[in-house]
Amino acid sequence: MDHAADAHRTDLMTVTRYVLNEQSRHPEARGDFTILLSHIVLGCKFVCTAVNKAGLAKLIGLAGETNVQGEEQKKLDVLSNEVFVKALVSSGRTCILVSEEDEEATFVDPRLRGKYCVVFDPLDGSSNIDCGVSIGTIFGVYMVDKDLDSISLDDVLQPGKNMLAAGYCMYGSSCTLVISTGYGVNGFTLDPSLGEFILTHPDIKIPKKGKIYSVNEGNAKNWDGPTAKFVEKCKFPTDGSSPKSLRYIGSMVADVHRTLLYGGIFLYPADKKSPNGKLRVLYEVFPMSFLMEQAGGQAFTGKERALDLVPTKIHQRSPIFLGSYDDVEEIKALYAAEQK
Ligand code: FDP
Repeated sequence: MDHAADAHRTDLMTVTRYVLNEQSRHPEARGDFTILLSHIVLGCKFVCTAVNKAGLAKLIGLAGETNVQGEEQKKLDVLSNEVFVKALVSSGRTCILVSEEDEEATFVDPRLRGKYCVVFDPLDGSSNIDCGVSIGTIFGVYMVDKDLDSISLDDVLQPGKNMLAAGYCMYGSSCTLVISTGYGVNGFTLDPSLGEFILTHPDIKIPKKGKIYSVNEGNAKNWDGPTAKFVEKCKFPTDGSSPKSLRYIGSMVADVHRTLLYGGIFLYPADKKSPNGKLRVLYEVFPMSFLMEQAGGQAFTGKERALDLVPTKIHQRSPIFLGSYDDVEEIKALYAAEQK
């Protein structure tokens, strides 16, 4: 038995320990955010287990189907939504929840209310479930600073720059939680033997310029001028640099995770068929843009800094270009040139 290695394992930075340390930045804090986060982490662990078992347990069947025991099956995204809604409500720290799965926002029972609003996509990339590709949960947190009896939808229809924290959990070859509370970005990997998320990627910084672009090129025929020019430049650079590589998984969490670690740009632009793009502002565009900026990158909608956008509807969509600082500068310049 390697006792030295075991002793080392007792000094691990778990996500809870990390957030408790962060709490010391706010002397007035009473641990509410730590409690909220521990409930989000619980949801992630539960969904991770369900995703890992999906093929075996036939959990991926259509909602309404029955399993071999004759029990009704729930589709994984429906199950994940229930898990997160229950975890967030039972934390006693939330007042409004917006989920990709629910048409309307959930206003938490006044007896269980707390000061945080959580916007989330419980299982993003769900079209990839059946073939075992990485999928994930995305979340963003706002705080309300008023009487909790007077909350309204406007408390979540806020620009992304007002988010207090954002993150995602990727269910892939390992289960990875990436989070920012506004002081940089940190990545944690689930150690299944301990059941704990351990800090494995401290202070993630995205490379200033990348060698990868990531987009669904099948939509190219409907792109606008700046997007088409940008992708053309990725493939046929005119400044003597090498062409960029194309990587597109089609699962936002996985594509953004790779972009964050390796650099480059992820884009889901507007096109003639979808003038607002595909991705949802509150629980896809904002949390990922928040993380990109915190890691030293940028996020742009084609018109403005993504985090400045003020949503008017909870399921609103927006085009998005996010990633390495210099790569996003290039697309910004192309849109600016078009305006002239
Ligand atoms: P999915 O439809 O599988 O749920 O917003 C959802 C999303 O996946 C993102 O995760 C992903 O980046 C994007 O859609 C992929 O869209 P395309 O299939 O149009 O490329």
